[in-house]
Amino acid sequence: MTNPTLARLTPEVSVDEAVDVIMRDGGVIIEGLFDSTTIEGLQKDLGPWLDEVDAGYDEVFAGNRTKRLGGLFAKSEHMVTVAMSPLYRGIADQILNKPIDVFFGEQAVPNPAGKHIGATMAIKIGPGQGAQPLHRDDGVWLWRHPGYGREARVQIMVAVSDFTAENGGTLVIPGSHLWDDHRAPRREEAIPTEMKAGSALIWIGSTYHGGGENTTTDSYRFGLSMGYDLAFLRTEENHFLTYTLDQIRKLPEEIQRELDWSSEHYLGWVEVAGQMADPLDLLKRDDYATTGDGLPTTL
Ligand SMILES: O=C(O)CCC(=O)C(=O)O
Ligand SMILES: [Fe+2]
Repeated sequence: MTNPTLARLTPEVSVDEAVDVIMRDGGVIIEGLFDSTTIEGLQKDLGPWLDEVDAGYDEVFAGNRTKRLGGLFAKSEHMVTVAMSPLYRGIADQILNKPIDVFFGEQAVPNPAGKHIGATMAIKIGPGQGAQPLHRDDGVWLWRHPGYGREARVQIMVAVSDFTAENGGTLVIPGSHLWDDHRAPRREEAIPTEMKAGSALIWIGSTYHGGGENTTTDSYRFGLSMGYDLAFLRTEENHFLTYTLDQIRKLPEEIQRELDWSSEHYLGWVEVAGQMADPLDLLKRDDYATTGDGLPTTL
């Protein structure tokens, strides 16, 4: 039996159609989602940083021939282009942002589940790197399958270099998002994501995947990933310790909110003058210069 493959769509596809494919297969490849300005910009901005960092110390998951970099909104302005991609955002909104009814007294109030940015990561897989163990990204929250009737994450992997079967193109098991928690993922069931620089893989938190093996002697696989997650789950990357206030203030408001400088239905408030204030309002104030004891005392 041959393994199923991932569908390949163009950026003109509608959000509805892309979501249908993702919920059917567990993921999809969007060919040519980002133009050469974005890809060359990412290479130029992130390349020197990656040159400076060590490969992972953890041989099994991070990979000791793989270099990783976070905090990408501070390292490349092109990160905003990725996060603001209307297709990617539209898909993430449609899958994640389903309202949930919560009683306030006798009234059931629909609360938007919301989405926020879980992590940003540039991943450069080097020659000789073995395959990463196949995993579900929603494992960080100990997510169960089936059980919650919703997905926790919509992830993107942008090909900054070409992705091939030989250089470590992301391994994916199509259809594995439908498996229960008793079935182990096997390497033979996974297929490598092969795509040109500028294309992207979009997949959901319950789909088994992992970085591929790089069997080349001289070719690096350069990918950029970020995840939109349900806004009420803890983020993987700690944004508050990563970015300075100045860096946050330069970002579009949507991204500020999605890096958790916001408060939604009682999650994320900060006390100012006895009130549960919205962090986004703090960002706009001249008298707010540092976190912690730099908080204003009047609303
Ligand atoms: O590098 C890749 O292709 C996938 C990486 C991944 O799945 C992870 O680090 O969680
Ligand atoms: Fe992963």
